[in-house]
Amino acid sequence: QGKPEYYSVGILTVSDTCSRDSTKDRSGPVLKTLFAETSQLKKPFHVVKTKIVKDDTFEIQKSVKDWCDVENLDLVVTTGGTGFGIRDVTPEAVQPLFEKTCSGITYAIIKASLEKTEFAALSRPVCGIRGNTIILTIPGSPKGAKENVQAILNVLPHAIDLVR
Ligand code: MTE
Ligand code: CU1
Repeated sequence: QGKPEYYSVGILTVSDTCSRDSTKDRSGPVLKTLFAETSQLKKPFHVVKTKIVKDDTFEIQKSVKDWCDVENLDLVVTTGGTGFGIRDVTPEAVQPLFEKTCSGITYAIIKASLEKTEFAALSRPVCGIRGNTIILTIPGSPKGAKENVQAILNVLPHAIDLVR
């Protein structure tokens, strides 16, 4: 109640490269387009925040906490830093911020992704709830990012309605 008739989304691109040159960010815009395509729904998703940060625990946590605790977004999606690289710290940065862990969402993402590519096993997604916000950690490749969000897009409205 008192909330707007759309689901508010923040997209946080996590990448050293993109933080130096924002034109290199491809997964952020891909996700923005994907959510924009929900405009026909009764209650669409609106991307109200986008930001690029380095692969840095403190920077990731600062943005996610701000979008959950201050901006009160319905959904925060991070893209990038979920792999096995030495600088990939997104899951470790985000997990401690969860009040609840959404294993089912994580499972759905991994299951759908493995049906696309066996390399999905190299992503380490974590999903959870902080306050009234659902948080997803999605891979950094545009293809991976899109496939991950598509896998759970249909269940997100109900999920968000439950945590509001
Ligand atoms: N998931 C899907 N659905 N499709 C993909 O193409 N790529 C994988 C994986 N998950 C992929 C995917 C690959 S090759 C890697 S290395 C990891 O995501 C980690 O990505 P990140 O480090 O950019 O977060
Ligand atoms: Cu890879």
